[in-house]
Amino acid sequence: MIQTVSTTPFDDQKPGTSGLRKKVRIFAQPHYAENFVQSVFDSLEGFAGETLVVGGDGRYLNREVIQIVLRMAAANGFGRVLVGQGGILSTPAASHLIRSSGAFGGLVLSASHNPGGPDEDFGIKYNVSNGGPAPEKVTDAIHARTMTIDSYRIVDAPDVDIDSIGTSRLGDMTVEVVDPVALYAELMESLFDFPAIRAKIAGGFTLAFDSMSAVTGPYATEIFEKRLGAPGGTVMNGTPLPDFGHHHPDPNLVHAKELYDRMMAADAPDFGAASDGDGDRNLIIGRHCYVTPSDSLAVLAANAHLAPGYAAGLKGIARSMPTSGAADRVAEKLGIPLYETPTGWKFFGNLLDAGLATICGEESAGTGSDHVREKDGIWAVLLWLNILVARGESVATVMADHWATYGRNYYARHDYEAIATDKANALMAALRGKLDGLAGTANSGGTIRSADDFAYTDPTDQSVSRNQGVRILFEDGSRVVFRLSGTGTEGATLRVYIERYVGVEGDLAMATGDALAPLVAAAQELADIEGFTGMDAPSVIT
Ligand code: G16
Repeated sequence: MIQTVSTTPFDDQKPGTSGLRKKVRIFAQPHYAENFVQSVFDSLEGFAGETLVVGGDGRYLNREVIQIVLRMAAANGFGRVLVGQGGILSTPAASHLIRSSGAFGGLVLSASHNPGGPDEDFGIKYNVSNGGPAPEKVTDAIHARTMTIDSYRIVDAPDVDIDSIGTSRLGDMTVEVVDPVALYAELMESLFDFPAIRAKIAGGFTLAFDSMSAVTGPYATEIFEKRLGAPGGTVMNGTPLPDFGHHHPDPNLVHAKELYDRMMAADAPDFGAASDGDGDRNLIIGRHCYVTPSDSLAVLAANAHLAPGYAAGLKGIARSMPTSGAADRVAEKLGIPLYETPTGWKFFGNLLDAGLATICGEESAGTGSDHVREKDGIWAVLLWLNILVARGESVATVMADHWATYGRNYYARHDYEAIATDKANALMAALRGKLDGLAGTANSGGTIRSADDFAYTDPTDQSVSRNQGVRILFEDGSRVVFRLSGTGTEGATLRVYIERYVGVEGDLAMATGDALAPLVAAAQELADIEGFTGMDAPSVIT
């Protein structure tokens, strides 16, 4: 029985960098999730009788919103919905399921690396038929619809059993509950040399993978422990919990400290890694050797041909603008193009679809390839393992060799979190206001060569995205970039990205903090961060 429910718009449903993310208490308001889901459906055309994929990272509210999506999908005319068992689908597994099932699209329920629980965050993201996040023209249409919506359609029916694999009916629609792990694990097995990795582990190579009580637990247990034979306990925090066991599931040096400490101990495993709430990010730490996400992208690109799935080489590399230029040097050496996009995985989709790029990556701990249309944490870990096995070297040796070949991009990101939004906007406005006069001036970081606000023209459809971050470029190739995060749910987060390149003749073994100190001072001078925010130090350095 289809009901049409009257509603009024909420004025805060503009999707950010990656879908709509809000506090649970906001999402739990009557009609809030329904309005957004209906706005998504109202922005799409031609889905009658088609397939929709639904799943999430298991966080608080996941199961309730899945039931809402099922009833609304039935009322709006979808023919079939594929749901991960228990409501679980990692973001890369959702992307793969959309692609492999020929679905019209999918709703991914996650707030990614943000904490979960009744007082924490929830999110909904729409992915299109290529398996990737909806491009801006779709998210803009969704946002426009949220501003005018006056009703939504929903079937009046009891909850669907999403815990048992199998098929049921909801109105005229079929609901298929599928194993969230099997298809994804098969895809990984098709890309990497599992027998060689398995043999290496059997020979004593040790690893630790921290799932941070989030979605990758079942995936990591199946792949690392079952299929690759790593001993039980290799996967840490492997059960997905609605509040992530109070972990902040952001795989960085602050929130994955348990793993970091283990990897720096005298008896550390050979290889350590972590993923985030929804399984698309990755943190790589070798024994006594942390790898920055930007360096990880460069190393993966330089060595990808060692894995069977990439033996034919890469067509191109893409990175977000704030990501370091380490990958640019690899692209140059390989003689392939390098694309610089705004922050947000959605900008890689067109490049991957057009066959312009094979591997993409971001400073925010995301790397992936054309195997799906999302970044993929476990994929990055497996590619690293495949490379280490093929080279027969440790992470530290691979990194030292990489820097000796390409030079080193010292890099850090300083985040200033929970700033009052008006103050953050004032800081960015003041910075933008002085961009024109900066070239040729000098500060603690050296002489500025150019300064601009990054704009991107997509080479496949010529769409233009402006105001994507303020770049201050120095004569020696160093950079400071400022932008406001598009994924936070509390006030504003200022991100300051700091990079200094040292060539192969220079000192490749400095402490990152020492290498970047003059540029950190320059960032303060340029943006008066303390003056605008009252904060004399960043909340998080990654
Ligand atoms: C999302 C996007 C990424 C982006 C990251 C940080 O990741 O998919 O492309 O780099 O947010 O964005 P921001 O700097 O605007 O906070 P995730 O893992 O949160 O989905």
